[in-house]
Amino acid sequence: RQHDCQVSNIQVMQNFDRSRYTGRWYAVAKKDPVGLFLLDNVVAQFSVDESGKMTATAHGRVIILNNWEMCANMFGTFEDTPDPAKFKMRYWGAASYLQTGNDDHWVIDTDYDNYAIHYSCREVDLDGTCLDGYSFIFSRHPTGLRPEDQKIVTDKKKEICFLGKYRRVGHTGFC
Ligand code: ODT
Repeated sequence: RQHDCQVSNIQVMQNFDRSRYTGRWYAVAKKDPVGLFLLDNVVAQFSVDESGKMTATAHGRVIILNNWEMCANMFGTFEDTPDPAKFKMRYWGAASYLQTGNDDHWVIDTDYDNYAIHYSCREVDLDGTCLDGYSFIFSRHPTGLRPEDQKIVTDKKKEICFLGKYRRVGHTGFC
């Protein structure tokens, strides 16, 4: 079933085309994980290197060491899996005190030109649902999602069982 919130049943983008996904994406909304990192002003830039591997950079406002606000410059490399829309993302920061990790990185849906829905479950619960995960809603437009894309995005938030858990991600020019 599609709405049973089992991580293993989550539908991802069919025939994901990484080359059409390249370029700049503005985060417009985010469901935070436990111990959130990127706060706002989040922009990701995807590339495909000469060997066909997907890589990305991202920046965003973070607060580290409890009270130090800065713009984090982050880097990620993506390991392919048998599903073209599911990757493992290894990531690190330009500075050593920024977060590092290796997360799932799934593309749930995108039209490549306007919107994209990203999903990552860090910890699957014993019942197969996601115990700790995060998700970004991306737009190609710094002004946000087009009205015609909003229903699609809302439906997908529901399918990944994160509906109602997102906050808006602002772009104030901090980064
Ligand atoms: O902000 C959080 O709370 C968790 C997210 C930490 C991962 C940030 C690492 C970004 C590395 C560069 C990759 C860019 C691609 C980003 C696309 C989507 C989400 C990470």
